[in-house]
Amino acid sequence: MITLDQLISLLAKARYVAVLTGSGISAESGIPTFRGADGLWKQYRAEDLATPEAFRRDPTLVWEWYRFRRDIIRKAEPNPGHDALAEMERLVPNFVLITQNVDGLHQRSGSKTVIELHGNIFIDRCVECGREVDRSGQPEPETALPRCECGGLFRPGVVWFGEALPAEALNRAWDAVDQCDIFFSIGTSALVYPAAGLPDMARQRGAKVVEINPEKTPISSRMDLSIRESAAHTLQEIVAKLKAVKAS
Ligand code: BV8
Ligand code: ZN
Repeated sequence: MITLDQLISLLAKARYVAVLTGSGISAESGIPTFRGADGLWKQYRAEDLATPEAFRRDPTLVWEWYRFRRDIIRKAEPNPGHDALAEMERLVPNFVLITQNVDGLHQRSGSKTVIELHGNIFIDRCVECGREVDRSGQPEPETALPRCECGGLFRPGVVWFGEALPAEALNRAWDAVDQCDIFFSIGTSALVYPAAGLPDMARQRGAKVVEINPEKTPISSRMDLSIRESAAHTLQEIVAKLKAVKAS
């Protein structure tokens, strides 16, 4: 176990910091989490809709869900938790932000080294030819079923349950886990694998592991420090203390 003050002095000396985030860090931007009370959409759960089977069975319904989420995300702003992580990246020699989120808010708040394990909700990908189109700067196409020039159906460019994570992203995440001195797990229920296995891997490779989550998770008891608070103000406090130590 370590105290918050011990964490700050470790951070001030850290060579390499890795962070894993989940939907909880975007909760304070008004984006519903997956498994929280607001995690339902109509009578569906993410596990029912974020699957290749659901898309095969009813692509229109799945697109309706992704368009609904894209609209919320377009109207959302990064929150002080995102901003604090972008600031922390500038304060430590090596920093990697591994996210399960598909909302792109880390990049919008200025984080440079972001690994999107589960893809990005604004990318459309053709199921036939694989062509990708970034919809982030555009209004939603009216058509219920967007199609590629080749005639193939577009699908959201995210990783669904039962689908492999992008190999390049996963390898970069494993590399960060191998090298980091400190690993943060922030705003994730630590239920979805292989992302949920990263904090334990970091601990087994000798990193200090820190969790920030108002609720207990299956990994909380194995953390060196588990902070039962929300991300935004906790990260702001950690970065403020880190800057104070570095300035002294
Ligand atoms: C794969 C993208 C194999 C789409 C997502 C049994 C055991 C182990 C594994 C499995 C199993 N059965 C099935 C599996 C595999 C499965 C899995 O892990 N299932 C779970 C449910 C058991 N995994 C997969 O299918 C993965 N692929 O294994 O492939 C393979 C290999 C080779 C070849 C072929 C196949 C793919 C997983 C990716 C699925 N895609 N999303 C989209 O977004 O639409 S997952 C989805 O859940 C999101 O990405 C989300 O990020 C992710 C995890 O959820 P969280 O981010 O943690 O969000 P959650 O709501 O759960 O929790 C929020 C937390 O925040 C809470 O703890 C809350 O307390 C906290 N919080 C709230 N407010 C705040 C806060 N924290 C801080 N501050 C706050 N203010
Ligand atoms: Zn195509």
